[in-house]
Amino acid sequence: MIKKYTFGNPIETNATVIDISETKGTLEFFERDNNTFILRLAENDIVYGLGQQVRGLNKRGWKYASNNLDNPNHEEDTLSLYGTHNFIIISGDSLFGAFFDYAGIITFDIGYTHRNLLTVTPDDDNLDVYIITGENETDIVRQFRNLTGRSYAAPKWAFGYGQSRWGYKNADDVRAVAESYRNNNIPIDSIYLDIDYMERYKDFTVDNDAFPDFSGLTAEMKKQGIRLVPIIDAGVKIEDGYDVYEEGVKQNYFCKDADGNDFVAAVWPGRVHFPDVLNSDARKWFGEKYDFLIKQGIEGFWNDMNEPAIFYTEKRLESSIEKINELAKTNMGINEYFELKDAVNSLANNPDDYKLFYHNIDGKKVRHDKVHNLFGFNMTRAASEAFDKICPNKRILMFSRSSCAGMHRYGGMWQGDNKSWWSHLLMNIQMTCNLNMVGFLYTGADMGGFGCDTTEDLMLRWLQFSLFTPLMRNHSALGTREQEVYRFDNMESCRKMIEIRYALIPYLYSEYMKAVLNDDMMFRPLGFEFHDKFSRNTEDQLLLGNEIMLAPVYTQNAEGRYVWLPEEMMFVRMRSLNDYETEILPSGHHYISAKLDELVFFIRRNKAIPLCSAARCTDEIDMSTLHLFGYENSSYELYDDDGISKNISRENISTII
Ligand code: MIG
Repeated sequence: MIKKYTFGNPIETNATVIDISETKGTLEFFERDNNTFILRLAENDIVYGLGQQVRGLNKRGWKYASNNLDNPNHEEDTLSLYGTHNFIIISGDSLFGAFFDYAGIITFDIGYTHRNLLTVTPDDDNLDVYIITGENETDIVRQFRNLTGRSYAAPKWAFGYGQSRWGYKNADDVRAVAESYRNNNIPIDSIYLDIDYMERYKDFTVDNDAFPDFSGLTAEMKKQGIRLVPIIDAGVKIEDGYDVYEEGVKQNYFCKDADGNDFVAAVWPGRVHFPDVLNSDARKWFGEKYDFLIKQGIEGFWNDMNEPAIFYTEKRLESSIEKINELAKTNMGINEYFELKDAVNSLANNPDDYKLFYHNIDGKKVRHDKVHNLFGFNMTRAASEAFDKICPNKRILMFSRSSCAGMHRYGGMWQGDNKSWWSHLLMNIQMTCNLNMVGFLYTGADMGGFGCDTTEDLMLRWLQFSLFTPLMRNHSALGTREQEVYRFDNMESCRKMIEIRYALIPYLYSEYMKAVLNDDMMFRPLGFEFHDKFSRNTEDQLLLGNEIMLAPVYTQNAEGRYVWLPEEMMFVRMRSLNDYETEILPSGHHYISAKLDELVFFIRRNKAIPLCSAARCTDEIDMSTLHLFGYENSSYELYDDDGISKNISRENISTII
């Protein structure tokens, strides 16, 4: 059951799709003190949720802020990442979910200030709170998802392996990557284009010197089964003669400053304006621009910098420079040195800069910080609504960096600028589950790590987890060690892992689509299914569908790991599709060995998964080679369809034995 409580006069977030009549009277479970919602936690209560945040499945013991931020340094004490997902589940003495539907900045203190107190504090007093009670955690998630709408369905090709790197500069770089994958017989479905494909980082342009025949290249790649996936940034470059800029100015489609001038910030293209995607006309206009690339054969995009990220604003840059000049005149001591550092460090993503511009939400002037967390959501919505018109019966791949609850209807998301750290592999494992709760089923992290140099063992272990996530993309930052899998001594092992991925695609796609259709999670914490104390405390094992339990190895030099089995399961240790062992293990604690080149996972009791033969790309997957792998005499409910049209329905499910 869902109860809605309205406080003050909330700004519409479009997070929900169902109208629930307001419950008058006092809010259940929580007490209130001014703006703050207070909940006393019992000693054994687990707090799940919050989607994209650092730390584990149980969020207890830290504080978090929903304040979308471009922050490439995800550490244990990070307060905000790129997305806002204000949904939590309390599971223990009581069991309920709470969704704080709010567009502004809101903080969650989950046993940080006081171990047994959860407090939620929005910036102001205008929000809707939904309290969801249900039979169990999965049921509560399902109701939340029903409230917020069906998840985005990606095309099947988006389940193939993707190679990306910030630094591919021209058509030949792209060709070289494709060739290396093909020559080494490593399956691949997509190559991502980062900002360098554009002309001076201008959205909806292609650099004609670097990519002389862009649609030719798109077609050439497609022939090999490879799709190119270009990036789109939030800021529109200020440049005379650039149509997107000129149209936006003329039609008043950009965010305005306090004086009504188009607001100026600086990001990759230099000085930019932000399209006012919260305005329905501007949203429509911006979305239609994607057609420029669709017309050239593009079938997928990733939206970046849409928190929106700001490197600096002109005003702040001026005052920082003034400050620095002043300091330079002094005989600089230590305090002045720190002031100088601050003057530079406070330039990017400064919270005060988000108070300097305004949206025109269909006639109403709203200051950006009040709706900050909705920007990425609406940029992605702009694209998705336009795709519906441009190609009504074709699925376009779309995923975004910034997001908010509700955006899952329009696209997926990647997990942002992680690092090549083992701890970020664990974060990826946990975040995948947390994002599934809030409907982001199409997700994955930058495999191998985005920032800093990866190592070949980290790459391989990361592959062994990512081969289960819908988005399986190897991506890395400019200046870091190159990490295309063919660059490593262990390429053979990487290839075998990617082949296992392709054999799993019928299963992964099926589980994904069933989760889309049923408002379910594809990945769940063990504690959602098993309520014994070990399962509830397990932070590094996940259930995938009803058939698989994952227990990835995520520490360096490990030759195995400890696993808790709440029930008997089939242990699978796989070096390649035809080189593996299985063993039935009884419930209990186990140490499983897993050498670096060995993928380990579990099939649940009396279950089996479909596997097909490996393929060069998803288009070449041969469904006639499908066979069941797992417990004997079991069956599986397979969802399958053409993978590209929007004819999605439960009628596409059949039982295979
Ligand atoms: O300021 O386009 O998260 O994936 O490679 C960095 C360059 C901008 C951030 C994205 C990352 C991408 C990078 N972008």
